[in-house]
Amino acid sequence: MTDPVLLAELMTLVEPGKVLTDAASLETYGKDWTRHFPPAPSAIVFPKSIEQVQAIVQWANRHKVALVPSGGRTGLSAAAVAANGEVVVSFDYMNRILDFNAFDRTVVCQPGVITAQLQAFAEEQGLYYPVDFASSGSSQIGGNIGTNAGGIKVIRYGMTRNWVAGLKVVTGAGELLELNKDLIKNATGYDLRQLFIGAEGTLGFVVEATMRLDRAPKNLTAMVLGTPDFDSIMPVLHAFQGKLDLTAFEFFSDKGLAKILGRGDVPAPFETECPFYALLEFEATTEEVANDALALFEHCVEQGWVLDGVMSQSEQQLRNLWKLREYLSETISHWTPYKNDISVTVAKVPAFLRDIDSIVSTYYPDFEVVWYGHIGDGNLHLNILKPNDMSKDEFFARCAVVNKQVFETVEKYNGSISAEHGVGMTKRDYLAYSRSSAEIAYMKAVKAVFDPNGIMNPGKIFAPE
Ligand code: 2HG
Ligand code: ZN
Repeated sequence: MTDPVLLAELMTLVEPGKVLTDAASLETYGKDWTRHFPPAPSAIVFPKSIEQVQAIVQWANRHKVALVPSGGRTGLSAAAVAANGEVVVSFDYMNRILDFNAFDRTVVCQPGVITAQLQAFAEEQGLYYPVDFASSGSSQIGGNIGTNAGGIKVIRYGMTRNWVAGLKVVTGAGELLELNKDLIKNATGYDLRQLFIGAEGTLGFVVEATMRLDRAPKNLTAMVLGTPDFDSIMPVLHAFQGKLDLTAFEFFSDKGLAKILGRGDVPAPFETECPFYALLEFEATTEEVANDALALFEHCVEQGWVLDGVMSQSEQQLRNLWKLREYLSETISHWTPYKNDISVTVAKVPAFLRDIDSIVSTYYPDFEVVWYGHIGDGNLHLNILKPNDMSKDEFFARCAVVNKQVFETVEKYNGSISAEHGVGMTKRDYLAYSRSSAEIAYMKAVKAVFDPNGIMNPGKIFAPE
C-alpha cells in the first residue's frame, strides 16, 4: 500500500503527524524482537482513541489494506512484524490508565499501557499485578493480551488470560464489542473475550482492557539450588510444592549461568559449579515457612538432588538471584539465538527433555546450546547460539532442519510447539504438530467471522493460503 491517495485518506482519520512513513520509523515499528523477517511496512499509524481505531479498520476494509498491531514490540514469534507492505497500527499514544475500582480490584487500561506501568500502579494501591517477565519494562498490555503472555509467575498466578476481567475490541469487520463487562460470573454463552486473548491480533484490535489485581505478596524469598543433573530438578519441585505455595519455579543450565556471570554485573549464587540450577520463590510469611524451606533444602541435599544452595535474606539478594534468570534472554541475544519455546505436562518433562537433548546433541554437535525456562509449568526455552563465524542465514537454515525432529517429539509427548511466545510467523508452518487439522479449520473459520476481508494481521498463526 504505497498509494498516496490512500495514505492521504488515512491521514485524515488521525491527528496531524500521526502517520509516519520515514525509513527509520518503518524499520523501528515494522518489527519485534525476532530477526528472521526484514521489516517492510508501508506506513505506521498512531490512533489516540477507539473511534480512530474503528475508522482505521473501516478504511482498511474499504481498500483491502492489511493491518499489523504493534505494542511494545518485544514479541519473539514475529507476530508483530510487518514484512509485506502492511500498515502498522501502534498503540503508543493510547497508553493511559483510565480507571481503578478498589472494590472490584480492577484497572481499566488503554492497550498501550506498559506492563511495568500497571505493576507500579497496582503497587501504589497496595495491590499486585502478577504477570511478570523480563520485558515488562517495554511490553504493552494490548500485546500481552494478544499473546496471552506468561512469564515467571505462571506457576502461581497463571497466564494473562486469568487477569482480564473484560475487553473492548474492534473486530476485523470494524465493529466495537464490549466483552464480558468485567463480570466475575457471566454464564451467557460463548466467552468471546477469551477468543481475543492469544489471537495475536488476527481477529481484531484490543482497544481497552479491564485488568484484575491481586493482594500484594508478602516477604517474597528466593532460593537458587544447584543440581547434579537435570533429572534431580523435578523431585526438588515435587518436594517443595508438597509443602509451600511456590510463586515461581524456574531453571537454567551452567552454560546460561556462565553467560550471565560473563556480564560482570551479577554475583554468582555460590561457588559450587553445577550442571543445572533451579530458582524457586515463595512468600516467607512467617518464620515457620522459612524454616520449612530450609528443612526442604536439607532433605534435597540428603537425597542427592541438590549440591549447593542459597536463600535470599534481603530484597537486594532477592533481586540479584532473579537477575540470574531474568537477564538470560537479553544476555544471549548477542549470539543471535535460534529459539524454541516448547511445553509438555510437568510429569513428562524429564523424558521429554532427554529426547530433545539427544536430538540437539546429535544434530547440533558444534553449536552452543543454552537451556532455561519455566520448568514448574513444563515450559522449556531451548536456545541455540550462533557461532561467530557463521552467517545468520546459514545458521537459521541449519537450525530449521532439526525442527522436524524437535516438533515430532513435541507431538509424541502431546506438547505445544509454542508454550508462551505465540505462533506469529516463526512457528506458523509447524502449527499442525500441536493442533489437529479439524481444529485448524475451525480456527480459520472463526477468523473469517471476525475478519471477513482478511485484513487483520494476515500470515500470522496460519501460513498465507
Ligand atoms: C524468558 O522466559 C522469556 O526469559 C524469553 O520467555 C525466552 O529468550 C527466550 O528464549
Ligand atoms: Zn519465558
